[in-house]
Amino acid sequence: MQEKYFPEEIEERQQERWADAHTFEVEPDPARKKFYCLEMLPYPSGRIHMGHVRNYSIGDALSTFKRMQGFNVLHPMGWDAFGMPAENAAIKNNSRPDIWTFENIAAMRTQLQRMGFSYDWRREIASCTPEYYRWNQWFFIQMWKKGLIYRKNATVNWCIQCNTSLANEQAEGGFCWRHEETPVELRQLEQWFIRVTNYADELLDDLDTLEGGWPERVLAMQRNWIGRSRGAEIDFKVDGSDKHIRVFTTRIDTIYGASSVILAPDHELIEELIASGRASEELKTFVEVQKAISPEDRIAEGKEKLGVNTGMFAVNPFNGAKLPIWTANFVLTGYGTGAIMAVPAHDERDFEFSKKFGLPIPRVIVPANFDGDPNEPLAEAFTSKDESCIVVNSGEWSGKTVPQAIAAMTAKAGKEGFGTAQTNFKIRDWGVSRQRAWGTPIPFVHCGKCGIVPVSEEQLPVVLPVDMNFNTQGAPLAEHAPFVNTTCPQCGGVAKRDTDTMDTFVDSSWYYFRYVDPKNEKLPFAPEIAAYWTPVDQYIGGIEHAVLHLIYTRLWTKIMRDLGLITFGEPVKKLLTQGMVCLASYRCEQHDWLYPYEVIDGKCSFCKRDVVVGRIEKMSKSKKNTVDPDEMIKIYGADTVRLFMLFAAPPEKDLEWSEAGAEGSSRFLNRVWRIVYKWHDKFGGA
Ligand code: ANZ
Ligand code: ZN
Ligand code: ZN
Repeated sequence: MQEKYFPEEIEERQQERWADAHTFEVEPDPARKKFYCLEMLPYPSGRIHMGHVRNYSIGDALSTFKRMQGFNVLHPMGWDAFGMPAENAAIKNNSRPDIWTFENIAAMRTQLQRMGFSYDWRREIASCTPEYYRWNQWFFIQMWKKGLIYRKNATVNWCIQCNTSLANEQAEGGFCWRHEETPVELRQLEQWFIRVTNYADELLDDLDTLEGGWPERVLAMQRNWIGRSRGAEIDFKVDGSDKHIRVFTTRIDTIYGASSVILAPDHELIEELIASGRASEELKTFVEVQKAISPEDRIAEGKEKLGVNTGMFAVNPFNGAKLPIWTANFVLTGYGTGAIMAVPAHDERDFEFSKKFGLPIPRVIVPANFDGDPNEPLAEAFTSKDESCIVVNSGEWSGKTVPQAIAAMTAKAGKEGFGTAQTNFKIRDWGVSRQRAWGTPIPFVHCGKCGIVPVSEEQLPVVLPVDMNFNTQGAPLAEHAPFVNTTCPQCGGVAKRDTDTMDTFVDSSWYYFRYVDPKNEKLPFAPEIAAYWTPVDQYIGGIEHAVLHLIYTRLWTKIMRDLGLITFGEPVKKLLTQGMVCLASYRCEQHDWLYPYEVIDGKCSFCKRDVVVGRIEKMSKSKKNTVDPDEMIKIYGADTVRLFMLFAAPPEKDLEWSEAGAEGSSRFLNRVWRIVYKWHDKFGGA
């Protein structure tokens, strides 16, 4: 043993020993308890960052701990390797996305290996390889057979920078998730969808079983995202016509308080009115303006409520009252039926709207033991749905409690055929197609005779060509003739391949099932092997994946269960969302905000003034406040960096990177080394 601590030397020597001894390579062993420790796989951007280092240091410590406890620990790593950056790099460098990606993977693998993480590297996967994505295609066809895949013409969010459609989740707030300054446009495109809504109830109800194992915050975000809402659909007859307007309401008990019916600007009745030439100029302009705004934006926080009276009337099926039909920006097309009955006395949005446009605000709900006058004007909407609230001014229903009225009135609507109970979800079906090239080709062909036909399973994978011209408008694949031109699997005639690719969230929906059996050529994985290793015991990753990835992977798991591959419906027993790695930025009186490298020994490098600590921000390339893990490893060694990551903050909390802290960890390890050195002959060490 050497007297001095030389991290680089001992770490590399030890890492070689582990490799030679296959220390972290594991196989199923029914005699032993397993532990599946999973960390979110990185996108191969080229270099690992401190966020990765933290994520993987936490997982590695847990894996080691579980091994010491005697568990058979599965601890794998791979690459989420499809996506836009590779394509953009190919465009920029006039090169190929596969070359760029595999170079990055090689560089990052070296970095992770230098960190000494205890992965079973034999199980490494990269989602951009045909060996992997053929199973995306296989799943896609299985889902199609089960009726879980369909096509429809849909308004898609379109980013002109990405030159592709975006999922709703990628376009939240009206801006592209990658290009925070690029407003999302709306376009009409034929798209592929996965029927998430078939699983919506289960996705919601099963969250209860994750209580305790998953952070409460993530459960709440998912519940909110799925957004189940129980209510009724009710038909209002259009006065003087045989048409009906179907509204969705969660508060049928308030129907006597309705003072207007409001349609979304893109409601078909409005379109008909405009087509018939009977719409006012004001209405036409309003509709035109609103249609150019995304539904999310129309209802954005603080948006003024706007609307126009159509001049038509609707008849309340309960009391025959004639209500004016309006259109307004706050009624969404994509939710419910795209039409509402406005009850201003008991709904805040309706209150604001009706107040502004002078519509009546009749009160029909009062609290229990109410002794005031229900006809007194309200200063604000009374929105309580407390079980003890009482219905008033509502004919034969007056005197009932809210739940009683809801049940009885829904039953009446059903019996008389003008309505029905209805549950709605906020969660939408998953638009999975992208007009991009660096993704899994959708395994379907378009045949003039047979229509849209799946590729036969023996012909999978449909291999993605890599020699494309990426600099195209629209789908680069569509301009690659050798790919496009094919024969129909059904009739053998000429046909064209579908040129869309799958959303990369497909790749990450099931990758950790592939780790258990990464070389399988017959199935995505053998059910009996998955039965040993899965579900995942501990998953670790960033909170940014709370809704997207973690809902899709829960969905995929339920579908895999229904395909008979596994027997459970929840893939992850415990979830840890680690905090961010942050860096304090500094200010100089004269030179304002400084980058970390502009601060030397606590002084501004330009004017030598003392600097003050300013804000503490997440490390990110765009803020130019990153610290390079490699550099730190070079100075202190991997163990110091890892120790600091574990020691500087609890795993769920944000961590502030500090060089002084890293030095402290280094001194600690030096001390440990010296103590061991002092006594090493007593341990029989060399
Ligand atoms: C009458 C009513 C009275 C309502 C009342 C609420 C309170 P959640 O819970 O989010 O599902 N609504 C229905 N479809 C809509 C759409 N496309 N755009 C905007 N608003 C819509 O909300 C359901 C309620 O939101 C429905 O119940 C409807 O207003 C409105 F005292 O109907 B309610
Ligand atoms: Zn974009
Ligand atoms: Zn055919």
